[in-house]
Amino acid sequence: MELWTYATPNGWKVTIMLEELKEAGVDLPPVEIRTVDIMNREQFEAEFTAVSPNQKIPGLRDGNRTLMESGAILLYLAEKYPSPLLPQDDSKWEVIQWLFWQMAGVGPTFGNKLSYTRYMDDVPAEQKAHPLKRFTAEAQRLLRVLEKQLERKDFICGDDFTIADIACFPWVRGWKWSKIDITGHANVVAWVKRVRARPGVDRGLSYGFSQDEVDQWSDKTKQQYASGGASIASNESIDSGG
Ligand SMILES: N[C@@H](CCC(=O)N[C@@H](CS)C(=O)NCC(=O)O)C(=O)O
Repeated sequence: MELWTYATPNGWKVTIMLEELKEAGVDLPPVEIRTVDIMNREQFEAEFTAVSPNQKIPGLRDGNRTLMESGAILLYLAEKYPSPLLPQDDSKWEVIQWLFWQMAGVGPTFGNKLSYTRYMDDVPAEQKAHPLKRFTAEAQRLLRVLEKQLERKDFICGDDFTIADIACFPWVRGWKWSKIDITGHANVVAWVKRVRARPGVDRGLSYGFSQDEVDQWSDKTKQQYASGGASIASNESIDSGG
């Protein structure tokens, strides 16, 4: 198996998944990690486009099967290697529903909020004001939904940690970078702490970073992500990509 990825929230979903499968006792085949340097436009190269036609990480190759979209990759791995990360009875639909909620809601909203907060220095403040207000409000609404879902539960779908938690965690734990304040949502804060403490999550999150930077980026790293993010998020990059 080959995982094509980069150290970002969507990339960490899959590195966490692989480590959590190992924690669940699955005997995984060797996985070759192919880093796609999205800061240097490697996502547009033909070799990667063959794996991910949408030209975004993560991508997976398993024999003749290629897959893009982190949610599809999580489902693929969860089905291929059964474990409590995706129940096999009817309750799997609960997990799939929250997985899609992350993909359609949390990912795009947190991603857009992050872009306007960190990656659009050249856009005048008055032009950013409305999108910032909108994505902040929508992110807070999604956090209220998550807060309620986590009432009296350790994880999003109950007692078991699942691919729904894996999908949501990397975006929510990055709240300081995206400046989406989670501190008013006590269940969410406790859940982030609980998930972060898992050994599989710890190993998966360390992809792309030295141990001392996993939870606290250095100024140099912040600078690198800010300038790389700015060139990825620019309209010119979208127009010229692919
Ligand atoms: N919905 C996709 C989103 C993937 C995505 O946006 N990946 C980003 C990194 S987190 C990327 O590759 N960006 C490069 C670009 O936009 O050119 C997924 O969940 O896999």
